[in-house]
Amino acid sequence: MPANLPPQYYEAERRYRLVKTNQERLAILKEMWAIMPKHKGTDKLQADLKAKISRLKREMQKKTQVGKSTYSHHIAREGAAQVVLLGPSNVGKSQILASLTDASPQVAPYPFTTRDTVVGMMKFENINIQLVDTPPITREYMEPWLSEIIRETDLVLLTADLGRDSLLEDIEAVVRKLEESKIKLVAREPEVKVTQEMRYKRAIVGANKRDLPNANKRLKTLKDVYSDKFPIYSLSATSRAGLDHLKEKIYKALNIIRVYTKSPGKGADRSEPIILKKGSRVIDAARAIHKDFANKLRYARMWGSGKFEGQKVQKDHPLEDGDILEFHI
Ligand SMILES: Nc1nc2c(ncn2[C@@H]2O[C@H](COP(=O)(O)OP(=O)(O)OP(=O)(O)O)[C@@H](O)[C@H]2O)c(=O)[nH]1
Ligand SMILES: [Mg+2]
Repeated sequence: MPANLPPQYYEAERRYRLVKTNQERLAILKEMWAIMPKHKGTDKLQADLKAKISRLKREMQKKTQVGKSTYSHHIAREGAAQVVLLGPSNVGKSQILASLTDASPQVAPYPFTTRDTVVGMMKFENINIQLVDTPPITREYMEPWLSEIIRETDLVLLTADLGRDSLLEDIEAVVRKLEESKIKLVAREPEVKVTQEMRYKRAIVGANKRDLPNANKRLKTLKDVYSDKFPIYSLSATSRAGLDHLKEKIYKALNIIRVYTKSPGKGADRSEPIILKKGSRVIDAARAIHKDFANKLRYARMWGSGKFEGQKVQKDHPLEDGDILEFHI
């Protein structure tokens, strides 16, 4: 007996290949299970799906157990990209996380409030970016486990305090401390790496508390010294001034693009972009959907940055943020 699966099943299967987290995968597998007609023709598929669901559940359980016991600072990556908030104590890192996401980290007027990472999801247009709040870094101390998290992240938001006269020394202390851990914050990764062991990590500076007296004067001092090293954006996490601008700059600094797929004769689904590195090509978008799919790809039609709408493009055609692709295999 043929399986005769409804189109919703294939649609769910397509989404399954696109999502990044186990939670999302599990939800879609359950959805596929609900959609699948239960008859003799789908016996084998039913068994496969059941096995997949229980395998995934086991894996997720194992991860939580590991997280609790031995590797407590592990962060499960979610969303289109990840940004780590770093900086001296009391500069407002946790307040920035609280203002940009739904997370509720502890915010307090005294130093060394945050002792562990706290994550939150920042919505930017149609994507989510994961923000990670961290304990402070000072001349004297940096949590040793922090360097691994910084090495793995996509971008650092280095936070400065415009309410404090010591802002330059405080930021310098963070930069030095990271270099001791073989992490160099840079505006752009160098093409030629000076040393192999040094990890270059892209960073932007968020100059917080611009609502405080003399903040403008201190912002100028900060820019005089650091603007040739990092892009600097001022904000006030408490009054929310500059937050939208910062969000946009975070997205830009991540160096990612969003592309969308469509089927012939249909519109594109803008709620589920494929996230790619800037500079990616048509073939990379196909590969992000599935390896086999990329192998079978003959050409694509493109809407957006092409010469004209619906232009036929080859596999190596470069992509821009917002392009829509219709794959032909
Ligand atoms: N005036 C003003 N105060 C702010 C702003 N952002 C944060 N604060 C205050 O600064 C203090 C420290 O904020 P936190 O978010 O706890 O700072 P933190 O950098 O996370 O501090 P640690 O966890 O100790 O590293 C709190 O009293 C906040 O209310 C701001 O934009 N303007
Ligand atoms: Mg904090």
